[in-house]
Amino acid sequence: MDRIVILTGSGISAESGISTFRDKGGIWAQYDVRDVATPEGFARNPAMVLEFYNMRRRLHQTVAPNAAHAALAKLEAAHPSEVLLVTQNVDALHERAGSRNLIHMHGEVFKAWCTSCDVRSDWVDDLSAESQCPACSGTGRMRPDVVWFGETPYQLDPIIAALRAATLFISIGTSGTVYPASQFVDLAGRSGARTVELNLEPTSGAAKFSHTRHGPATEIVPAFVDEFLNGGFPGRS
Ligand code: BJW
Repeated sequence: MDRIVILTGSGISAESGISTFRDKGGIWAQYDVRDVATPEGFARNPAMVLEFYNMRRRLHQTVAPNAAHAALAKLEAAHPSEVLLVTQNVDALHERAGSRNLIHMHGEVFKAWCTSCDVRSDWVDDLSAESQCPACSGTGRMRPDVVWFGETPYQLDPIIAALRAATLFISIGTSGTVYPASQFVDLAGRSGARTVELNLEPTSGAAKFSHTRHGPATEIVPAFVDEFLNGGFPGRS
């Protein structure tokens, strides 16, 4: 029995119509990360940051899961107790495809966090400085429930425990440049897991992985999952 940890990044959602961050023309080519993805940027200009996430929340309502999201849900359905899916993505495409054992380590665009009462609420509409917290009824303290630079990603303890116990780690559609997700391959590899990179192209960290497959996620993820489910992927090394 394998214990599988899968890490996904924005590349898995690219073919659904959501931009990646660091590819040519990606989100960080259009916006200054210091303005829209740091607590300091939010303190300086909350209206701009709220509008950036309002725009992304609206876009995310128009997209659908693709064949790569569906393949990971199929893998979990075939091995329900063996798969933990950790996504850096704030979109909801994994859960919409059927994945259940899922951690959003960088938060969720469809949630808002009241920094007054500390309650996180489902949120589909635009956020503004006047938005009211459904839990405490306070206004002016709601922010997107996403993890900005300098903030601690969510649920690191269960993620690290799963990586230490993993026999197979699969990194999909992430450049591996953002800490601490960038360290997951090392952690899993040190614990003896086979490590697989599935990406459009080799990342700067590709040499750290024991296996690599390159191409569009909608092609290589379903192919890898089918190979694994048919017993074609090599056993524990
Ligand atoms: C395809 C494809 C297709 C395309 N098919 N593939 C100096 C050195 C080292 C670290 C630091 C440093 N200074 C500060 C840090 C820490 C910092 C960090 O890592 N900075 C570096 C960037 C320099 N990290 C943090 O601050 C984190 N917190 C932290 O460290 O807390 C301290 C702590 C840690 C541990 C314990 C206790 C305390 C927080 C990071 C928060 C990241 N937030 C964002 C925004 C989230 C909200 C939002 O979405 O707006 O998260 S930034 C952005 O990057 C987003 C993503 O989740 C994240 C990762 O990006 P991703 O997904 O990898 O995208 P890309 O664009 O980089 O890559 C896309 C890939 O897809 C490419 O490889 C393509 O080839 C591929 N691809 N099409 C398959 N069709």
